[in-house]
Amino acid sequence: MGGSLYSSPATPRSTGEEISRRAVLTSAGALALSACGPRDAQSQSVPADLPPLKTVAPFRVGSCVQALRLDDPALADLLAREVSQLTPEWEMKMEYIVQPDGSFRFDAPDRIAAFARAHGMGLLGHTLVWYAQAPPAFEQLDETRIRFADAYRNYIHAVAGRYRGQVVGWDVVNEAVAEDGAGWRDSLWARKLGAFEHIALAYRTAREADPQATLLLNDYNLEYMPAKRATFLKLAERLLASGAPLTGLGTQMHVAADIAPGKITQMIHELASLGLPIHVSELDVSLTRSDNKLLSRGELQRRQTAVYAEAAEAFMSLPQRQRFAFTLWGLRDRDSWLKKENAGDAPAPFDDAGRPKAGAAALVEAFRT
Ligand code: 9MR
Repeated sequence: MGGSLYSSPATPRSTGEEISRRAVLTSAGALALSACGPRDAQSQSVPADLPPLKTVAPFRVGSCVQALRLDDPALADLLAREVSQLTPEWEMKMEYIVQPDGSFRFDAPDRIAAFARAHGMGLLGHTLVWYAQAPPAFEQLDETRIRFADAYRNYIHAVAGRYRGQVVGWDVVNEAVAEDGAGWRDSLWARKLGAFEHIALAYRTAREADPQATLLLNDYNLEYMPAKRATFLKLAERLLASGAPLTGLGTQMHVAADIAPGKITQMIHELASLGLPIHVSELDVSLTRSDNKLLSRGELQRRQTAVYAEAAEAFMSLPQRQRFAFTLWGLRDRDSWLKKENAGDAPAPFDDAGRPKAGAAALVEAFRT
């Protein structure tokens, strides 16, 4: 079994050792892509012999994945071909791991970890603490049996310890900054353990459980909202000043195709000013979330390509030591979480059939220069 909120691992690190033994901007117009004959409805062409993303990038290129989707051989093949890092899309979160009685299950995240290992890919742990997920087992904790802080630490030890030596990094605290950028999120964790204290405690505990992993602070809308970005950076600085082992910054980048050119570049450079490694952690470029409803589908697709290009070029402009990884929140359109919101969206760099779109070609172009 995988332990529970009520039981700390025998030694913080043993579980992980066991498991590892056992288990297994340019604008789109500047892309100068060569034509390769008719393709899908896209107006932009893609070279027929486009090399895999991971073979051209001088850093890890990642994708999220759900365990059950690994049953789809076409997706498994595409992941194996294109990426060198995997992020579990949701099964390494509390919502999956923590059971109503406080026990833990790890079957699905173990499966993703095994797939990553079998294909020589990095694994990105996502995520230990998230304001959006406070499982009933934590809310109803019997504090006569265990203090809340001990259960919180047990959880982090169990999960980060299990994947010790397997993950390249952890999104330790996800989305810590308030929606409007004014301060930090309210959450069960903040109420029980303190708004800043629960964050610092998560980093210290993750470091106890895994001495090697890059410990990231991950958030979204950092390109759209300078105020949120400033608060994010202040939080990072405060963590560092307090001695908390924060060793990387993640910027999700769930952006829309009509985002103003330059915003992404500015955000990446501001984040990099702290000197920490940067993870583009969840990139997708929505067509249907665009504010500008007058743009044609073709124009949105063209802008989408330009956004992928800007993101990749901005990341490439960082010093090598600050390029942690570049992760796409899904390779194929059909697998994207955004499809649930709007079935007409097509935010990924590969189409439903796994064929590269112009966005994939833009990534390749930027990564290999
Ligand atoms: O894409 C993920 C979706 O499948 C899950 O249902 C959801 C809740 O676990 O999380 C989505 O991923 C989110 C990520 O974990 C954090 N940043 C925002 C992502 C999109 O909502």
